[in-house]
Amino acid sequence: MASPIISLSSIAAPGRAKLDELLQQVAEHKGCGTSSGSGKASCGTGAGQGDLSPEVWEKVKNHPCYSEEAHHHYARMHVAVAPACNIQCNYCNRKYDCANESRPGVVSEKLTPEQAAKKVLAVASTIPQMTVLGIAGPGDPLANPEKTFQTFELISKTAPDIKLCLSTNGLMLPDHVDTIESFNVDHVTITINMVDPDVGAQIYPWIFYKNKRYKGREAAQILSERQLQGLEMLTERGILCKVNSVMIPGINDEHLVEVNRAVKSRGAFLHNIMPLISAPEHGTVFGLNGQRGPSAQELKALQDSCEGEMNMMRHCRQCRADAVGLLGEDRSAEFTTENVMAMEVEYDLESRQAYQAVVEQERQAKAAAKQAELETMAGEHSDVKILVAVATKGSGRINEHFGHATEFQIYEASTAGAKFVGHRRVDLYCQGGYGEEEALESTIIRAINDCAAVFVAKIGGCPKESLKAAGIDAVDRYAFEYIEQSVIAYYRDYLEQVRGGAIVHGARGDAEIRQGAFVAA
Ligand code: CLF
Ligand code: SF4
Repeated sequence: MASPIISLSSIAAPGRAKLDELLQQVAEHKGCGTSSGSGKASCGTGAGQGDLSPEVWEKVKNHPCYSEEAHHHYARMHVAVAPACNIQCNYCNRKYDCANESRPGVVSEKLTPEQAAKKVLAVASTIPQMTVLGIAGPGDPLANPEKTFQTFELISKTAPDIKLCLSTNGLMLPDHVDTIESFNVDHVTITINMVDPDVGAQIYPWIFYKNKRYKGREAAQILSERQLQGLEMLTERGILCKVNSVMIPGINDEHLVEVNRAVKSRGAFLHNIMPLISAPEHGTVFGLNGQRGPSAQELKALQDSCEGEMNMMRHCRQCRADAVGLLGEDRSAEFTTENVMAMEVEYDLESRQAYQAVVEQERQAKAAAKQAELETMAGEHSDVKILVAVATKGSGRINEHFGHATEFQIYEASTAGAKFVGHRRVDLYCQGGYGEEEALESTIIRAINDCAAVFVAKIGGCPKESLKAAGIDAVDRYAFEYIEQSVIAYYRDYLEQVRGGAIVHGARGDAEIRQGAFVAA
């Protein structure tokens, strides 16, 4: 665990006075103008500046979930202010975070809105590329509306450049749409796993709505109607909506194509189909009854089949309700309540903006390099497609050692270019000399078994040989270069070798999505 980055004393005088004043105002404020409620949501498109209206681009350009490209550069944080929930999902264990937006198996520290506001300022001062505050649990934000909206109010006043984001199960969403709009919450995720109550009855044993518990098909019908109504109300107001769906093989996998059509027709901007993560040790209904999650190829096939309909998010990390950092990392351990309360915080908007201007220059350089590489493929047509795994710690570069990677990003290379199609979480290979071969065999090779190559900043001779034996080319010649440019260059060489007969191209096997609980590195 890293030590606190901000010096350990109380909040700096000017910032503290302002925050204390706001905290006092909120304490005196009688509620948020909403009745009690419930809810849950989440999102990432690969669409770029040229594909979107200026208004939408402005909203997504530095949101790491709504823009795949942005997620290499910008960070989000969640504050766990919403402990209660009003429905039961069969993939959730209430001891842990909401699995609609978080991996099961991780307990969060619950925060008051005041603690949450201090935490946001502390993180924003430490991580200038943190641009989005999401409330995603650990229960449902709209089942805890007072705490949720008090937190948004505090943040909108103390850190107005931070985008506000909400993730809900949607049950109470229609009751809160006006409040969401009034707080300038521009991004809302709704978890929609079905539009058919018969399917829903297999996912939701009950809901609690208007002081009454509903079960089975009736519960699923109410939930579905409320979710779709809430989605329509939000999109009518121009609020960007992402829909999260958990893919549960044998229950809703085929049905999610219908869900995709239903949410697209109601104006959803993005659809995020996530794999069910289910293991007996999670203590969930699905975990205990042996319900499996999808394989990597099953997930990709469903995402591909829905892609013609609307933007698909493929870079979701199913992050914790108290996650902090880039999507592939978790710095929450640096920001415990104890640390945050002791930190000296100075919210410096100018230095945040200066930092982000440098990030934008890097993004432009990366896009230009990709375009130039793509032009070398002009006029090429081939059915050959390969997957490439990439070790990266951000900025869109191949800048992680093989032995230090806890996940690999997956790109599909074809004559159309390089496309991000997912990520795979793995055990660390470098474990101080113990268990390394085990990690390689048991998680890394299984996780990237469908890839022709793995790009790394550096790799040792032993793992390189083992990967080769598994048919995976370990490549370090693009160390610290841009990912997409390198994937295109590699593919061009690969295609030449296939055409020249040096490589026999064939389908690789499937790969595994890790089912274990997430543990911060
Ligand atoms: Fe958080 Fe969700 Fe907002 Fe993102 S997460 S509330 S939209 S800021 Fe993002 Fe995390 Fe996936 Fe959610 S990667 S779980 S989609
Ligand atoms: Fe759990 Fe979230 Fe479902 Fe509520 S909405 S039961 S917290 S997964």
